[in-house]
Order: sequence, then C-alpha cells, then structure tokens
Amino acid sequence: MKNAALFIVDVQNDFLPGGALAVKNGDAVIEPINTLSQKFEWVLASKDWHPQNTVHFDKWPVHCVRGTAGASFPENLDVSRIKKVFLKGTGNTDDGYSAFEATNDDLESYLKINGIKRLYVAGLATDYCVKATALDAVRKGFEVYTVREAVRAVNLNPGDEEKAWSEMKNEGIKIISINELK
Ligand code: VGL
Ligand code: ZN
Repeated sequence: MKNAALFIVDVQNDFLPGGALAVKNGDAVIEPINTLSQKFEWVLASKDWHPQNTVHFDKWPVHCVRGTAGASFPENLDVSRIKKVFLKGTGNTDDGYSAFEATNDDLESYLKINGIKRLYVAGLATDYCVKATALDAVRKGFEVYTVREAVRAVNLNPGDEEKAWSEMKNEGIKIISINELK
C-alpha cells in the first residue's frame, strides 16, 4: 500500500496474559498483526518504555520498565518487517500514552519525511495508547484507520472500550476490518 503504514502500538509482554498489566485476550492481536505486517511496506511500532520511577506508576502497576523482559516484544510477534520502534513514556513525569510523544525520534516528522499519509493502527490497548496515538494522528492531519480485530482494551471501567470507539469515530478515525484490507 502506497503512502500508508501499519502502526503497532505496545504489543509487549507486560500487556499480554501473565504480564504485569495484562489486557484481557491481548494475545489475540498477534495473529492479525502478523498477517497485516505482510501487506505493508511500512511497518512501524511503539514500545511503552518507562523508567523505574515515574508518576505513571501511581496509576498503574509497574510495567514495561525499559530493558526488561516485560517491555520486550512477544516471541510470536513477527518483528522482521518493523522498520522503526518509537519509545514512549520514557520520562518521570508523563504518561506518554501516544506514540507521538516518543522521545527517541519524532514520529510526526518521520511520517512526513517518508511520505506516509495514512496510518493503520493496531495493538494495545484500545482505550489508552491505541486511542491516544490514533487521535493524535488524525489531529495532525493523517488519515487514520483502527483495525478492529487487531486491538484489545483494558476496560479499567466497564464501557471504556465502547467510549474509545465512539471518541475515535467522532474525530474522523475509520474503523476497518482486516478482511477489508487488500
Ligand atoms: C498503556 C496503560 C498504561 C497502553 C500503557 O499501552 O495502552 N496502558 N501504560
Ligand atoms: Zn505505561
């Protein structure tokens, strides 16, 4: 696909079943993401990449501490086509939910330099980092699709997932099914 990228948000061990901040059925995103990866020339990803001490851990159990096994990609995720990983949540005083807050490189400039105008967002979690990344992208003028089968929600409060879908739709993000992608 021309001018388009698959963006894989935070598919890391700590967000998978058995991890420190496990998303229910989080592992169900891996197979669709592996399939999607084959369809894109541009495959990009983010990692939640926290320091040991951050205000973020006042709200959440300790997870995705940079360099730990919990912050790694799961073994069954096909990472062979990922061109670049954006590291976010790296500070002590911010949550860094959006991949546009990455500190190792500027995602917006990277996309622009490489002529990417459309983003297909997948990964974890629908109601936090997927939503934050998709909303930032659409607000910055990118055309954004969230791939239904390739995301799962935390649902800290019941209904958070539904709320996230409506927020995304209201801002012009399109929801797409994997089988609608050529
Ligand atoms: C996330 C909660 C805390 C996410 C990250 O990747 O959606 N959620 N940190
Ligand atoms: Zn986090």
